[in-house]
Amino acid sequence: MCKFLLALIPRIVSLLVLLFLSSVANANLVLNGDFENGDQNFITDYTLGIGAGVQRYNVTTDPRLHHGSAASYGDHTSGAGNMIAFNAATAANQLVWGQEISLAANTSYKFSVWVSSWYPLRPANIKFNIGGISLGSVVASSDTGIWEQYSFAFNSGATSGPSLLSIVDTTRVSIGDDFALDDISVSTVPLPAAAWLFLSSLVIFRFKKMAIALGNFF
Ligand SMILES: [Ca+2]
Ligand SMILES: [Ca+2]
Repeated sequence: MCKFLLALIPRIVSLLVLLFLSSVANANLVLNGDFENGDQNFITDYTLGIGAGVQRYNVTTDPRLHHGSAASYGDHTSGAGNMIAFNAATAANQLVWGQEISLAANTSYKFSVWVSSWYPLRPANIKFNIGGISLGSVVASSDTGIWEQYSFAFNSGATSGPSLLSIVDTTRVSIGDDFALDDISVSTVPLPAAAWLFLSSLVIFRFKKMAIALGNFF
């Protein structure tokens, strides 16, 4: 009985270690990227109130609550949580959303964001940057209330420490250019399957030796 339990130890420990490593590898570096904590943890050049004109934002469960012409729909996270909705600026280079995140050097990351439009005309052209370097850009859908995911891979290279993740809009018109974001994330790219198998075998080998030693002891 005792040896049977000892034989299970390496498998249980390796499973726990893999689950831990997996959770670390996929941790989101963006604070409040799902906006469930409300209007905090980001900087912006916009002011509150999408119904009051251009260069405005609201953290909200439904854009229609703030603008009579907006499509009515829920957030991406759960359908009943918060998103951030924008009535885009007409002036150039206005920060839509930004947050400093801490990068490790020579590490591969994935940036992901969900985008929707709350008004069909002249969809937003949205650019994403990290540390002043472009990650890419997307044009939001002209179909309203549809969440679409966009993601970009990047490597930090020699850069480490705080880096500004920033989002700007380049459509810059008042009639239209109305969009919302949700579930913004930056996470390290998980190790390839081969690396996971290698780590797993190391863990199993080490704990098998330990189990054998304990078996001899008992
Ligand atoms: Ca959300
Ligand atoms: Ca607008």
